Amino acid sequence: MQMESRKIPVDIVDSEGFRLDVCAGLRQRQRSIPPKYFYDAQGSALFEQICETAEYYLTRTETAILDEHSAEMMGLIGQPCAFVEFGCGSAAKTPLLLRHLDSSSVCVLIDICKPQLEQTEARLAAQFPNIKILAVCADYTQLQALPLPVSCDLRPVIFFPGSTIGNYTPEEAQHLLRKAAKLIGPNGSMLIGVDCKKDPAVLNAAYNDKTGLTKAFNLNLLARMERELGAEIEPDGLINNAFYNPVPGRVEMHLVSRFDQVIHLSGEEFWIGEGESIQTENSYKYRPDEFQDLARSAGWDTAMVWTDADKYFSIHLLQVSRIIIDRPQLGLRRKMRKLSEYVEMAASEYLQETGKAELNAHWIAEFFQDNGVQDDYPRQDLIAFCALVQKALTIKFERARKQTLLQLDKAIRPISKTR
Ligand code: AVJ
Repeated sequence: MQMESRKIPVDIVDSEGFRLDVCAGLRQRQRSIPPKYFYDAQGSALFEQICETAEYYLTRTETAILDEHSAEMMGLIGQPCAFVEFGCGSAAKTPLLLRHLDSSSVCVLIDICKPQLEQTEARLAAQFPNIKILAVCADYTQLQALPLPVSCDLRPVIFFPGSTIGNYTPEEAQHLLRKAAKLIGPNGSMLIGVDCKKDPAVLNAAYNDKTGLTKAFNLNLLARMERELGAEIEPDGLINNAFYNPVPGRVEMHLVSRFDQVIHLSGEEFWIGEGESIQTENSYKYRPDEFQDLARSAGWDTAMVWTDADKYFSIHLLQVSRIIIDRPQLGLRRKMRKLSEYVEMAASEYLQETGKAELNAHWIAEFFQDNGVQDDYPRQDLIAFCALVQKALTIKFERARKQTLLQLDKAIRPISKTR
């Protein structure tokens, strides 16, 4: 079917954001670029193809859960409602829910990628002529209010599928979920898809598909920087690397430099040493109970959780229990922390990054400078700081090791019994 292309009336994506975020990201110690910038027209198309690969079980599994339980889900949510989807992409799964929506409901699609949003809106409007469908081109993390029709007094529900929440660190996810509770109000609910912890081999395969689509998806970010920002990057200078990191419980995607090189961007020179990387994505995995705890800490109660037989993926129905207002970050002013907070920060960051029990002097010296410990505590000497961090690190490392042993023990005992 030929899709007519419509104009999206509301477009609030900040076009300078990409340049600013890339430059700021390349200045960090662990260079990083927010994963939302994957999704230009090419990146969005590549992501759709990733979803079809044999290894990427997420989309298939979530779709099956939705297909089986959508009637129950919409029944619990209640009708009519204002159905708001965060980061809808092609909204391939959305019809499974919309088919249960009555005609006085409205559906608002929010996505950062305009060409894809135009297509998606046209497709859903044709498929569901009785439901009012609106499209808003925006970064849902930047919303100041829910983009609903002015007179709309329908009960709002946020649909946030695909485990997009995994792109945020648990701390960022908590902020985002608190913000979502504030946006949607005391009456609101949220249906959210969350990828689960599982055998690392399954996770590693899902982010290293044989067809090379995930690799192309990662490298497209560099192409986009060249296309849109005029960045100058050595051809074939960076390679894709994706792996599950079990300490923080996330898949990481990196672009690793094959040699010492400089990226030219906006009149700045960004040096990258051989083997150093730009991190392009985190994809956190949560056991259902872990996610439930995170949601609770953000003011959401869990009404129901659905999973597949393998417990690969979960869909949570959350209800606002209290609205927690996070103190807004004050401009660019860096927060002054207690020395003990810096020690904790350094120890956990180090463990997450390296997994090692022995502190590296170079690393800690950089941390000391980059995080402004030096500025906050000008009389603090580096060697003493290093000793404090090493002590905290030893404790953390021991704890993580015991945890792993305990889990292993739990997993092995039922097996050995049967012998
Ligand atoms: C769309 C963020 C859920 O983390 O699995 C797919 C993006 N990255 N392959 C994910 C992605 C690499 C995806 N999310």
